[in-house]
Amino acid sequence: MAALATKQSLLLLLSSLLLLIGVSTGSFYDNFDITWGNGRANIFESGQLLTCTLDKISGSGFQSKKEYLFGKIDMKMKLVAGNSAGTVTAYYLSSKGETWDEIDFEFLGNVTGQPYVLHTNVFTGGKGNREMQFYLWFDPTADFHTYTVLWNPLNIIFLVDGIPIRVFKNNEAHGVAYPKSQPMKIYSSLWEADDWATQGGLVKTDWANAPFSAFYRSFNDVDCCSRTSIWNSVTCKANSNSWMWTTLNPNQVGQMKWVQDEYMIYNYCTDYKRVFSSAPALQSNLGILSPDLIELAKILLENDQSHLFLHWSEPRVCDKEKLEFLHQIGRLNSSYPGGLAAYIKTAKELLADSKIGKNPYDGFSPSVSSGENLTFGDDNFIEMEKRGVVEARKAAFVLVAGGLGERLGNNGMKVALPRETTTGTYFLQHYIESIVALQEALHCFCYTDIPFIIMTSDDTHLRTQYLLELNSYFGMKPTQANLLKQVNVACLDDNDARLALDSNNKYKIQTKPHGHGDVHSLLYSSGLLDKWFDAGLKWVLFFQDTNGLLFTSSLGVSATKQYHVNSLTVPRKAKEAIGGITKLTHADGRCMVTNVEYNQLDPLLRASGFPDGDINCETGYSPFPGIINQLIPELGPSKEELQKTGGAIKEFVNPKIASDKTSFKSSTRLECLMQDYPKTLPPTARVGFTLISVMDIWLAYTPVKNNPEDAAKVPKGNPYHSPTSGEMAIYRANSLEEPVKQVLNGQEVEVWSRITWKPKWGMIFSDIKTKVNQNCEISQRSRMAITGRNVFIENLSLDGALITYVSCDIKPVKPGGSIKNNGWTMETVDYKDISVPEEIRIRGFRFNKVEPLEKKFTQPGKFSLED
Ligand code: UGB
Repeated sequence: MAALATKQSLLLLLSSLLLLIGVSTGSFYDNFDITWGNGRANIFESGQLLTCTLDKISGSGFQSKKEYLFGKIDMKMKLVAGNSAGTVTAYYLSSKGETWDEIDFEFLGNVTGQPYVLHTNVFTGGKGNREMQFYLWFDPTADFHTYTVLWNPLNIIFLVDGIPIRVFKNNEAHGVAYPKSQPMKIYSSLWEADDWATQGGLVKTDWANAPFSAFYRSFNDVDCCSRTSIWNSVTCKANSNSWMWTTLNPNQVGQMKWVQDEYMIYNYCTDYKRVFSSAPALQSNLGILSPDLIELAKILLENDQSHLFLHWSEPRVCDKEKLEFLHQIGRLNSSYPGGLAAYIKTAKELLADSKIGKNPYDGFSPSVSSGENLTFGDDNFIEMEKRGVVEARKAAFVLVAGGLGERLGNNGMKVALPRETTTGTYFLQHYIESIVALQEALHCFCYTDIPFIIMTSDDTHLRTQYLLELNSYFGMKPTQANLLKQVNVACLDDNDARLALDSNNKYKIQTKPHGHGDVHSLLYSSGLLDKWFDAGLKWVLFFQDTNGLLFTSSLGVSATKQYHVNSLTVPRKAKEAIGGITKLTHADGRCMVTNVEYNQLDPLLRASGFPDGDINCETGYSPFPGIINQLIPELGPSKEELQKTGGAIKEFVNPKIASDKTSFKSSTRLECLMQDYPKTLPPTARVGFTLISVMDIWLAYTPVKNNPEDAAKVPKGNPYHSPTSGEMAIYRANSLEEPVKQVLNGQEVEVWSRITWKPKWGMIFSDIKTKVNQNCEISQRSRMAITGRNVFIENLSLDGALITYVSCDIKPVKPGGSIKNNGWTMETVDYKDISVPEEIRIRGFRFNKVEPLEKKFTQPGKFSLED
């Protein structure tokens, strides 16, 4: 008690000293406008004193001329003396609009002898309910005392005579909104509120004491960040040593504790009755929750999610599940920029737009843009490939592989599927072997090993890790390949953005992938972009699972054209389920070349004067080329752009509405797309695309997306995008002879000779040209596999199967001659035949190794393989 008394006297001494010292003050004439009260507010003493009065007819008030965005603002005030019951002297900062921010000091009057109540509050985005109330340790009506708002990016500190009484920290990282972008004016007024202000409205104003007066002096806003009109930008004089980066020092923490222990009379944080009134079942369980979990529950309630607790049982029943539920909320909250509050806010906005059918491209007119055309094997193509190989020494490769491929309906992940079934090489293996081959081709030119990042998700992370480890990373150094795991986002049940509970577990939020757009924020937050930039890299090459690898030529185009972003595109059939690259021109002059996702292109065209929407033109293809999610941003500009947005990519929502036209058929979630990255780029950015010629689509894009049943229903002439067409495209890319047509799993496809090789043997067209001479013939029914780097096929005539095994360091090996054997036969398999492994039956065929010629070469030389 004695210690407390001593501390208290010290504080009082300190505050009196501060009062005596005074500060340089601004004139009220220069800084404020009297805004209401019809003569009841006045400025005296050449601008050094301002008074507000209140009588039975009206109160009065004033506001600052300037708007502030951060500052340390002092005002000395002497409040209404005597019986001030029912009066309120408000002194606060506030921005405008429906989602305003506000920082409040309010002084609630009282009857003579009873203490004033100092009421504080902080509003963000129009939401308050964060009241804390105090008695004061002095009589605020006897003299002037300084009331200070210190508002900086880290916290808002409320001070009275220099003593902190409350801190509102910037807890955006935990999902709590913070005022940081809306400039605020200072307002003050004296008014009557006897229905609530004094003892909850019990004590009414005694007008016999009117007029009531409050007094203001010594306003100080020196060094604040402010602007004089909305047309100007905010300017700051603050330096790093000033209030701008101030938080409480240990001494101030002690002072605030003293005030809060001794004088605080209400704290919204501990007013559980009010906070939890919308969720009584949660309220009865508070005893089992730690303070951190209670905070998470509050975030849910503050964002209209009380339904999540409706089914909560009494304490002691399902307690473990309740804790797990709130731990999941914690993970969802920390993994989304701005937390769950930001996620729900964005969801509400996007769902409201989607409900009224708002066109996301409102004001933009679509048109066709032109890109850099590539035709397989011509001089330009060969040139671009060669340039691309050189540029690859400055590239990092990023594969998005977080999706399970719902349309394929396969039980595993797609990168673990064989790309083709003659060698059984997995997609992931092929990608890694290609990167390693590229790196080896560059050997001394590489700054470092070419980095390879795989974005995984909860669905694919462990399986990807397992596949890599089990196969010794397919020849890549384990340190060279990095996995970045994306985190699912919460599903939404309705247009009010109510989070969806898992139908099998009411103590779990249902989650789904956020989309491949996460790759940008993951790369940004991992620090890899900076690391690569510092290591001299220039390009990031994004690609998606099951696509072909036309890396080098498009990289060559990026370098030649100096594109900030280059997308690889293919001719696209109208309404095909791939995004269309579109030039969008806004009425206000903005213009961008970007992806319009497949479900949005047709409606956009129809709404923009193209009554038939997305249709094929005379080429048999839509004029809007298809984006295949192979994207090459230049690292430097991209790093700067992502810094501005924190890596966030524009989101969208696509709810499937039920027949009642309001509810959802199933829950939805916010999504973002990797290829939407250029949407936020400035108009000066060089955004281009590379278009593969119609004849060569198979080279870049015959992905494995559709299950056999759906593929068989694809309209005639449109690509199947099935495991069958995916495998046949690989053979087509490698074959010389004419194919035969065959129906496999209900799809008519061209069956080419089955020629495969390792990337080390041939990465680019000119490599292959030098390794196969003109006098070779390989029949359609043949199968040939080439390994080794230095194998030169000369004068070979093959009708059957030939498999060569050559180690990379033997050179040269030159097999040739005429070979005829029974080879490998191909037999059809029905996808419904579950006696056949899934990865085979989804293709509709399998091979029988009847009579292949298998040759292992251990010495260099020319070899005739005649029968
Ligand atoms: N992926 C992730 O890594 N994380 C996710 O959350 C989701 C996916 P889909 P879709 O080129 O064919 C895209 O599901 O819907 C990975 C483009 O948006 O195959 O067919 C996943 O593992 C579209 O514009 O995508 O559409 C896979 O590697 C068009 O380009 C990749 O993202 C289309 O692909 C694609 O996932 C196409």
